[in-house]
Amino acid sequence: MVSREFLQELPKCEHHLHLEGTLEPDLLFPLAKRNGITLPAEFPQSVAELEAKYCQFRDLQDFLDYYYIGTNVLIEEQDFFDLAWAYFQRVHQQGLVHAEVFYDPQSHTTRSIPLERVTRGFQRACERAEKELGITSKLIMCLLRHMEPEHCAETIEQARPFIEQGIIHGLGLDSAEKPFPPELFVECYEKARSINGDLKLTAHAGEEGPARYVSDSLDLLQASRIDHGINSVHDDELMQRLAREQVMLTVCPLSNVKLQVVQRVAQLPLQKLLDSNVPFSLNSDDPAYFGGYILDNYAKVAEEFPQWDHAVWARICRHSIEGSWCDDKRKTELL
Ligand code: ES4
Ligand code: ZN
Repeated sequence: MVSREFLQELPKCEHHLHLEGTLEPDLLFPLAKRNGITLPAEFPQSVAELEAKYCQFRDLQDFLDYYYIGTNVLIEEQDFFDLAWAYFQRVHQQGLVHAEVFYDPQSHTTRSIPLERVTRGFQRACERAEKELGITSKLIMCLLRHMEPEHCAETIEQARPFIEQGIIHGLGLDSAEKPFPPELFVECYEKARSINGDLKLTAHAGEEGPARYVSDSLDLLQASRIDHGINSVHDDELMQRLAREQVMLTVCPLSNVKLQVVQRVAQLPLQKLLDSNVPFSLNSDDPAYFGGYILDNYAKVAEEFPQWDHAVWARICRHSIEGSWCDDKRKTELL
C-alpha cells in the first residue's frame, strides 16, 4: 500500500466540492452569532452535537435537509469569502494544487442574498488562494434540481455577466437526483451555452439515479464530464462510450459511504473503471459533513485498494489533471 506521504506529494486536483459543504461547525456557529441567525430547534445546537450528527445520514435527502439549514448562516460577502478562504488554507496543507468548486446560488437568492454578493465573496477567496497559496481554481455554479426549471433559468439570467466574463467558468446540476431527471433542464443548459459558448458543463448523475441519467446528461445537456457517475458501471455500452470519449467521472468516496450509496469504499467500482479505461478523479463533495478533505479521500481509497502501486496512482493523478478545466499551460505545469 502506498503511504500517506506519497499521496500528500501527488499534485492533486479537486473537481467535486460544494463550497457550502465546507462549512465546519467552528465557522457555522460563529457566523450564526455574527449574523443573529437562530438555528431551528431540531438542528444541533452545539459543535459536539453537530459533529455527532455529521457522522450519520440515511441518504442524500436526509443530508440535504441539514445542509440547507447550515447554509442559512451565510449572509455577508465576507462570510462567503471566509468560508472559501478557510477551505483553500486547509487543502493547501493536503497538497491540493487546483480546485474546481461548486456553489448553489439559489440556496442564497431564495433568502434574498444576491448572486453578485455570493459570487464576489467566493471570487475574492479564489484570487487570494492563487496569489498566496499557488492554488488555481474555477467557479462552477450549480442549479438546484429540486427547484422549478423556470427558477433555474432566472438564476442563469442573474449570472449572465459572470458567465459572459468567464468568472463563472462552468455550470452544474445538484441536489436530489432521483425525482428530477436531466431532461427537465435542457432549456436551462441551452440558455447558459447561448450566453458563453466556452462555458463548461457538468451534472450530478448516477449517484442514486440510474446509468440512464448519465447518458442523458451527456446527450441532452451536453455535459462534458459527470459528477459521481458510479452507476454507469451497470451499462456496458455507456462504459464503452465514457472510455471512447474520455468523459471523466468525479467520484466522491467518503461521501458515497456517508450517504449509504455503498457500505464501504472497497465496494466502489474503481477497479472496473480503471480496467475499462474510464477516467475518474477522487473528490471530497461536502468535506465538513462527510469526514474528510481531498487527501483523506485519497488515503481511504489507498487503504481499501492496497494492491494499487505508484504507477496506478500516477495514472489517476494524470487523468485528474487532464480532465481539469484549466488551460493547457497550467495542465503542463501540473503534469
Ligand atoms: C450534494 Cl452529495 C450531493 N449530492 C447532490 N447535491 C449536493 N449538494 C451538495 N452535496
Ligand atoms: Zn456533489
